[in-house]
Amino acid sequence: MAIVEARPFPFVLDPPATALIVIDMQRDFVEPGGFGATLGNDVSLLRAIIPATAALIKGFRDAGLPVIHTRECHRPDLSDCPPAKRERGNPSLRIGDEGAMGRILISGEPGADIIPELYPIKGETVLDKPGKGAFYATPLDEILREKGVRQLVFAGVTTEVCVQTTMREANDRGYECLLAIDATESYFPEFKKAAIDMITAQGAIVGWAAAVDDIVRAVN
Ligand code: C5J
Repeated sequence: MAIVEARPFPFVLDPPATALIVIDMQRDFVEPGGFGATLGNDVSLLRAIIPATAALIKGFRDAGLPVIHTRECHRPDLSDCPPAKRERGNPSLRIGDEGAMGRILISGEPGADIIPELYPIKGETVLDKPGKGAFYATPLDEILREKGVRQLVFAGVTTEVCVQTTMREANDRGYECLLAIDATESYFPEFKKAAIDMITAQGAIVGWAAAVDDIVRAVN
């Protein structure tokens, strides 16, 4: 066991029972011309977490612990994309439309893939998910239980949407959740702060939050 300095109080980390989940570090969210940009967002905010996220992934790889990557994307025929999700808002391009990196958020298209800086290596799980939460319509829970995982460290984007949704899903399934503060980001910095406040409030009602360096020290 290792103690991680965390909010709202120290997290007791059990490395053999821990996995890292890197949420949706995809070109469509992080690079210019992708889905995030078509919604009017400044993607440079998200790009700032790439070095810290790479350090966190390296820490887990060095420790021989599982790293799981998720990608928010849909089947080419959009059969797993509810019309309400596709039609919402006023983006310049919608899910499934042809964009600068192929069809927006469609499985197998360049834009839906993980950014090169954080690309999965052989043996790491890559899960395509149609929802915001990574447990919805995926085998994530079964994969984690098979590996004996009870604790999850979270990184990725965006903090208040797919990261927070997945942490809440995980918390309800009994996992202890720790968010890596400098390896997650939002297009809206005030939403990141609010999400971390919500997650850690009321005695870690959803989970804990800690710095990447402290987490890496604990797993190695
Ligand atoms: C969003 C995500 N924000 N990965 N997706 O639509 O957070």
